[in-house]
Amino acid sequence: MWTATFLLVAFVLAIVVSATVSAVHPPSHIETIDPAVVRTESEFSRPGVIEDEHGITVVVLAELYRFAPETIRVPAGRPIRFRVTSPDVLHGFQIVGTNANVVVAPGYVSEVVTTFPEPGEYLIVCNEYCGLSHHLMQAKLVVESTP
Ligand SMILES: [Cu+2]
Repeated sequence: MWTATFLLVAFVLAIVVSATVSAVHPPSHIETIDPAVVRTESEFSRPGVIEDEHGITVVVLAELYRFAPETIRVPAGRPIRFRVTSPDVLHGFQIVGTNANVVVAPGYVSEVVTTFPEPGEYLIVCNEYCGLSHHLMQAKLVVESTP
Protein backbone atom coordinates (compact mmCIF):
# COMPACT_ATOMS: atom_id res chain seq x y z
CA MET A 1 0.00 0.00 0.00
CA TRP A 2 2.71 2.46 1.03
CA THR A 3 4.81 1.49 -1.96
CA ALA A 4 1.94 2.19 -4.34
CA THR A 5 1.27 5.55 -2.70
CA PHE A 6 4.95 6.46 -2.85
CA LEU A 7 5.18 5.49 -6.53
CA LEU A 8 2.04 7.48 -7.35
CA VAL A 9 3.36 10.59 -5.58
CA ALA A 10 6.77 10.19 -7.26
CA PHE A 11 5.08 9.84 -10.67
CA VAL A 12 2.97 12.98 -10.18
CA LEU A 13 6.02 14.90 -8.94
CA ALA A 14 8.03 13.79 -11.99
CA ILE A 15 5.28 15.12 -14.29
CA VAL A 16 5.02 18.43 -12.43
CA VAL A 17 8.80 18.93 -12.38
CA SER A 18 9.26 18.05 -16.08
CA ALA A 19 6.37 20.35 -17.08
CA THR A 20 7.47 23.35 -15.02
CA VAL A 21 11.27 23.13 -14.77
CA SER A 22 12.10 21.45 -18.08
CA ALA A 23 9.11 22.90 -20.01
CA VAL A 24 8.19 19.48 -21.37
CA HIS A 25 4.85 19.61 -23.18
CA PRO A 26 2.74 17.11 -25.05
CA PRO A 27 3.77 16.79 -28.71
CA SER A 28 0.56 18.47 -29.83
CA HIS A 29 1.86 21.87 -28.61
CA ILE A 30 -1.57 23.45 -28.61
CA GLU A 31 -1.59 26.91 -30.19
CA THR A 32 -5.04 28.36 -30.69
CA ILE A 33 -6.31 30.90 -33.21
CA ASP A 34 -9.74 32.40 -33.95
CA PRO A 35 -10.89 30.69 -37.19
CA ALA A 36 -13.22 33.60 -37.96
CA VAL A 37 -10.29 35.97 -38.56
CA VAL A 38 -7.81 33.51 -40.06
CA ARG A 39 -8.34 34.76 -43.62
CA THR A 40 -8.20 38.47 -42.73
CA GLU A 41 -6.22 39.31 -39.61
CA SER A 42 -3.55 36.69 -39.09
CA GLU A 43 -0.31 35.51 -40.65
CA PHE A 44 -2.53 33.10 -42.63
CA SER A 45 -4.08 36.00 -44.55
CA ARG A 46 -0.81 36.05 -46.54
CA PRO A 47 0.24 32.41 -46.86
CA GLY A 48 3.66 31.68 -48.27
CA VAL A 49 7.33 31.21 -47.47
CA ILE A 50 8.92 33.52 -44.91
CA GLU A 51 12.66 33.59 -44.30
CA ASP A 52 13.94 35.55 -41.33
CA GLU A 53 16.44 35.26 -38.47
CA HIS A 54 14.48 32.27 -37.05
CA GLY A 55 14.86 30.27 -40.28
CA ILE A 56 12.40 29.31 -43.00
CA THR A 57 8.70 29.16 -42.18
CA VAL A 58 5.96 28.14 -44.60
CA VAL A 59 2.54 29.51 -43.68
CA VAL A 60 -0.20 27.35 -45.20
CA LEU A 61 -3.95 27.85 -45.21
CA ALA A 62 -5.93 24.63 -45.64
CA GLU A 63 -9.50 25.32 -46.69
CA LEU A 64 -12.30 23.76 -48.73
CA TYR A 65 -10.89 22.40 -51.15
CA ARG A 66 -7.42 23.80 -51.57
CA PHE A 67 -4.15 24.66 -49.94
CA ALA A 68 -2.77 28.17 -50.18
CA PRO A 69 -0.21 28.55 -51.58
CA GLU A 70 -0.73 25.85 -54.19
CA THR A 71 2.97 25.69 -55.03
CA ILE A 72 5.61 26.02 -52.32
CA ARG A 73 9.31 26.43 -53.07
CA VAL A 74 11.87 25.71 -50.35
CA PRO A 75 15.62 25.04 -50.35
CA ALA A 76 17.08 21.58 -49.73
CA GLY A 77 19.14 20.80 -46.65
CA ARG A 78 17.61 23.35 -44.30
CA PRO A 79 14.96 22.85 -41.62
CA ILE A 80 11.55 24.05 -42.81
CA ARG A 81 8.82 24.92 -40.33
CA PHE A 82 5.29 24.42 -41.69
CA ARG A 83 2.50 26.27 -39.90
CA VAL A 84 -0.98 25.24 -40.99
CA THR A 85 -4.50 26.15 -39.94
CA SER A 86 -8.04 25.89 -41.27
CA PRO A 87 -10.83 28.50 -41.32
CA ASP A 88 -13.60 25.99 -42.00
CA VAL A 89 -13.50 22.24 -41.27
CA LEU A 90 -11.05 19.54 -40.26
CA HIS A 91 -8.32 18.88 -42.82
CA GLY A 92 -5.06 17.00 -42.99
CA PHE A 93 -1.65 18.19 -44.19
CA GLN A 94 0.57 15.39 -45.42
CA ILE A 95 3.70 15.74 -47.52
CA VAL A 96 3.67 12.37 -49.26
CA GLY A 97 6.81 10.30 -48.71
CA THR A 98 8.00 12.30 -45.69
CA ASN A 99 7.32 12.36 -41.96
CA ALA A 100 5.37 15.65 -42.27
CA ASN A 101 1.78 14.71 -41.46
CA VAL A 102 -0.47 16.77 -39.18
CA VAL A 103 -4.16 17.15 -38.49
CA VAL A 104 -5.41 20.67 -39.24
CA ALA A 105 -8.34 21.64 -37.05
CA PRO A 106 -10.11 25.00 -37.16
CA GLY A 107 -9.13 27.03 -34.12
CA TYR A 108 -5.66 25.51 -33.86
CA VAL A 109 -2.29 26.04 -35.53
CA SER A 110 -0.57 22.80 -36.45
CA GLU A 111 3.18 22.88 -36.81
CA VAL A 112 5.71 20.45 -38.18
CA VAL A 113 9.42 20.90 -38.86
CA THR A 114 11.25 18.79 -41.38
CA THR A 115 14.30 18.90 -43.63
CA PHE A 116 14.48 17.78 -47.24
CA PRO A 117 18.04 16.59 -47.93
CA GLU A 118 17.66 16.36 -51.71
CA PRO A 119 15.98 18.54 -54.34
CA GLY A 120 12.77 17.17 -55.75
CA GLU A 121 9.01 17.52 -55.93
CA TYR A 122 6.54 16.34 -53.35
CA LEU A 123 2.78 16.06 -53.38
CA ILE A 124 0.90 17.60 -50.48
CA VAL A 125 -2.51 16.06 -49.79
CA CYS A 126 -5.38 16.44 -47.38
CA ASN A 127 -5.75 13.12 -45.60
CA GLU A 128 -8.84 13.89 -43.53
CA TYR A 129 -12.11 13.57 -45.41
CA CYS A 130 -13.41 17.15 -45.57
CA GLY A 131 -16.22 17.02 -48.14
CA LEU A 132 -17.26 16.11 -51.66
CA SER A 133 -14.13 17.53 -53.36
CA HIS A 134 -11.68 16.30 -50.72
CA HIS A 135 -9.86 14.24 -53.36
CA LEU A 136 -9.01 17.42 -55.29
CA MET A 137 -7.35 19.11 -52.33
CA GLN A 138 -3.64 19.04 -52.99
CA ALA A 139 -0.60 21.24 -53.44
CA LYS A 140 2.97 20.88 -54.73
CA LEU A 141 6.19 21.28 -52.79
CA VAL A 142 9.28 22.00 -54.86
CA VAL A 143 12.56 21.46 -53.02
CA GLU A 144 15.28 23.35 -54.84
CA SER A 145 19.03 22.80 -54.65
CA THR A 146 20.81 25.34 -52.49
CA PRO A 147 23.39 27.51 -54.24
CU1 LIG B 1 -9.81 16.82 -47.24
